[in-house]
Amino acid sequence: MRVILAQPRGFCAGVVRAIEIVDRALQRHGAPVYVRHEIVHNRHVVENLRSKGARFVEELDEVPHGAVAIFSAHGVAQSVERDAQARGLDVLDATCPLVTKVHVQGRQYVAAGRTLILIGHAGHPEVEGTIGQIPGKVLLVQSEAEVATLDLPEDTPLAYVTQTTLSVDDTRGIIEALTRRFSNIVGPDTRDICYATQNRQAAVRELSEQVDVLLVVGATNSSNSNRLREIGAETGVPSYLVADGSELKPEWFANAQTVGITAGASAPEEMVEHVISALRKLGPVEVSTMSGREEKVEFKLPAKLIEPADARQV
Ligand code: 10E
Ligand code: SF4
Repeated sequence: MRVILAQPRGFCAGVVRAIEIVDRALQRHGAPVYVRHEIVHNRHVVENLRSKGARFVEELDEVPHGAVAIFSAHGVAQSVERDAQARGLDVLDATCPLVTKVHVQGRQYVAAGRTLILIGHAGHPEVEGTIGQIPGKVLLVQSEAEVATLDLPEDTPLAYVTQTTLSVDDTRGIIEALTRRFSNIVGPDTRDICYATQNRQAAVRELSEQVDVLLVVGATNSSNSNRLREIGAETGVPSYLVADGSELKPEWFANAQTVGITAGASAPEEMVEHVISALRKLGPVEVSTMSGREEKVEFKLPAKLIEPADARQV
């Protein structure tokens, strides 16, 4: 069996930063530190940090007064920020800077007098955070079909922003439907979809043309990982989302000579290796990596966590 690894795949700069924030908080403050929501959507990452003393909670009322509380990479609503302050928590914000950028952009559109539309998936923590970062009403649109259901005059001053991990193609379709229906609408086109999401989607599209089966390493609650699997499936390749090698089913590979592997932005490379080891149990495997875009994006840590020695380098 030939295995081709997508390039790029796996951790993005926002995930690296978020994990580093929890690690450094543990070093600096000692255990426990509290993390609101999974720091990123990956059980292996969460379990690893839990073993070092991080405690994961869904709501701040589970955090003792005065403790260290870390917001996940997906961002939080302003009400959560206020609640943390009222509880006297020592907050470290691991929201990805590219998610914060969308919050700022949304507030600017609203300040300019426009009604804001958020293109994204209901119930996702990034979507709840973004809605809660904008003063006033935000209209959530999840699909092209939903554009027709918006109860607004065609000349309403509108703006849109998007979730960072959406399918570029689906989002383009929704934006086109919005601009067809409304005459006074502005927005960033698909540029709110972050560099990591765009690069991983482009790579998996190219990879899908070369393989008989596609494996996406990532969690079922990871939006960006689900989008990668969908792209594989859209190109007609049987595509499976797996957390690690233990989830592989031998029958998936019965007629496969070439298997493609990619990983979502929150999936550790060790899990890709675990998948390859599981494939080796089925027979000999030859692994190569597709040529692809190199990513050099890095984000600064919060000032509170930068040691004087590191501060000289940033
Ligand atoms: O479900 P998502 O893809 O949004 O999150 P993830 O934790 O799987 O990956 C990191 C992406 C973030 C934090 C959203 N911008
Ligand atoms: Fe940031 Fe994009 Fe990674 Fe989300 S997927 S954490 S927006 S770099």
